[in-house]
Amino acid sequence: MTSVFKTKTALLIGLVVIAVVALAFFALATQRKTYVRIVDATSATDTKDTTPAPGADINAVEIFKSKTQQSVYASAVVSSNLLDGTAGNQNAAKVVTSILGSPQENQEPKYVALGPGGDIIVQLNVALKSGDMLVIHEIGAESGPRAEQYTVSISKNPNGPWSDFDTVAGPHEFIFEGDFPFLR
Ligand SMILES: [Ca+2]
Repeated sequence: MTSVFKTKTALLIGLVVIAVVALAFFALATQRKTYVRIVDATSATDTKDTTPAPGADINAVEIFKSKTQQSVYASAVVSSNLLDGTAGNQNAAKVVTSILGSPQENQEPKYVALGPGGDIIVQLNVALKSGDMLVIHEIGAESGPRAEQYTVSISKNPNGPWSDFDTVAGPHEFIFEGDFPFLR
């Protein structure tokens, strides 16, 4: 009787350990990432962009954690569709890795130009929680000729579904608070 009980107990403990490890892996795989999609919105207002960096110019994508007061930057590009703008123009800022890391990192140009109607999706290895801030470093108002328009969406998965936000221009801070569906 005792050995049967011990075997059953050992089996039960083993199953619990496996379940906990599996849950931990599942949690890591599904909840520790935030995907940010940026779609250039200058095409509606600027159809004749002949600059070498057409459309919105994104230097970095940042999540500022309210609890730890730390910044986490995009660490990978999931997909991109960078365009040239007006026929005959060439986008000289198409190195997608320029969007990764902090605004100070990377070689010139430190930003990615989306081109009118272009888009990019990046991955941040952190969950977005209530009180956190999403910062899009568009260079326009800082060092570019003008603040350029773009639309931001976020998702927990690289393929969506996406939560869309307003179209903004230049560097912009989105603060996520309260009962926002994405945070549940
Ligand atoms: Ca531009």
